[in-house]
Amino acid sequence: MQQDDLFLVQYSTATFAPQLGLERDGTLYSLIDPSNMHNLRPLDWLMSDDATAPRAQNLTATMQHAISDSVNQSDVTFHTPVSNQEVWAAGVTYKRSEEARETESNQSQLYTRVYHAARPELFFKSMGYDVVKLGDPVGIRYDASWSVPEPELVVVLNAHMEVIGFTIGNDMSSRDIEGENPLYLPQAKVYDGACALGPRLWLQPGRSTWPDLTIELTIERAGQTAFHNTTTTASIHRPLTELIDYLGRCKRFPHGVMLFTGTGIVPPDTFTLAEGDTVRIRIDPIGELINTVSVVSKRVELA
Ligand code: DO4
Ligand code: MG
Repeated sequence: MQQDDLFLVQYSTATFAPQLGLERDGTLYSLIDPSNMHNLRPLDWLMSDDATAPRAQNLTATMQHAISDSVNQSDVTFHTPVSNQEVWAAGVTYKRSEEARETESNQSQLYTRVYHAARPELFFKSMGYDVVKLGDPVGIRYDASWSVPEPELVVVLNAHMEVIGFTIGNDMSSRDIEGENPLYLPQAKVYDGACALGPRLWLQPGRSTWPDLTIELTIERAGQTAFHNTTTTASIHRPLTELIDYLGRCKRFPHGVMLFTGTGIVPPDTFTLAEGDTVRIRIDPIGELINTVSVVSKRVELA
């Protein structure tokens, strides 16, 4: 961690509802909340195109000025650094993902085509209110037989499609469902507990290139490491600006948007997650996103 790294968090205490805080040099500070005047939640305001909200180039100064008291972290619950934003995802941005998709789809050429195409694969992943936070369970579908986590760097964009910063994401996926037919992708990737984000947002306002980061995935089962691997952002096949350009071309995001940037780590084809597994995703300097796995059962029984 660099001395001047700043992290935005959403936290609550026994006496205070979730609010924005800023972490600097390991200390958490509460922030004076100028958004109160605008009837928006603080993070929604910060990322909005409201005339009073800071643009990327002024964000660091705005945050530094808003710093108030330090907060005792032992009394704090950390929430996801997402509020009313939509969460989207890019797919097949790493060679490893292209290879895995081809295998699971019985050698469909679709994934090779999209890997090399000018237009990236972008899909809707979650509403902000459905995102799972650090420590809460992520889901595997009861009707899937081949489930994996996808550890991904997530870029956080404001309503102007300017980079605010980055966080860690887990794009939980059912490989058998998407593998059977690529049109089943929304069912393979959008269900309860399928999207985890956090624990904090690393401020990198105005950035236009990939930060040089290592992404590490560890899956633990019954106290043992069942799978471990690393990748780096240097293996991403597309420029950051290209993903942002396509996402914002014909769609507005009034409260900003979070974009998963693809997975470069896929466990072996014999591996599937099971109830009780622990998924750890580490990306320094952001930290570690840790969740246990829980089976999502059928929600509705039709008569
Ligand atoms: O087409 C499948 C999506 C793949 C994906 O989510 C990824 O590469 O991360
Ligand atoms: Mg993914």
